[in-house]
Amino acid sequence: MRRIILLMTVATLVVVSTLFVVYAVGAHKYPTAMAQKHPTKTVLIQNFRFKPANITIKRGTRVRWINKDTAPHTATAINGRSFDSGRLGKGQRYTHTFKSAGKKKYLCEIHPHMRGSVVVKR
Ligand SMILES: [Cu+2]
Repeated sequence: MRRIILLMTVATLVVVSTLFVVYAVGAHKYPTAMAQKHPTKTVLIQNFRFKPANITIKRGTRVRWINKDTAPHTATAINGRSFDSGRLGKGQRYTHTFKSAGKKKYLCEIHPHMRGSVVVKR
């Protein structure tokens, strides 16, 4: 009889701790979902190109440019400089959140043949 009580106690503990773990993991998911409210898209700058050069995003998306080249580059909006990374050295990154809809063309000021665009949808 004592053995059965002991077994049931252990079984209860296992169930309770499992429920707690499931609850804790679930609670951790929530902040992640909140962070994804502003999703991030990455554009690599590699071999003197923006990769991908043309992207389409939703308004409120953050775009992150990462320079993978040894040479410095910029990501500079052509119209009105609504965003400008400034000079990015090797491994440096720049993030901009796009809040208004439209097509934003940009280039690298150091190598103006390097061009890209961000289409922002509502
Ligand atoms: Cu460049």
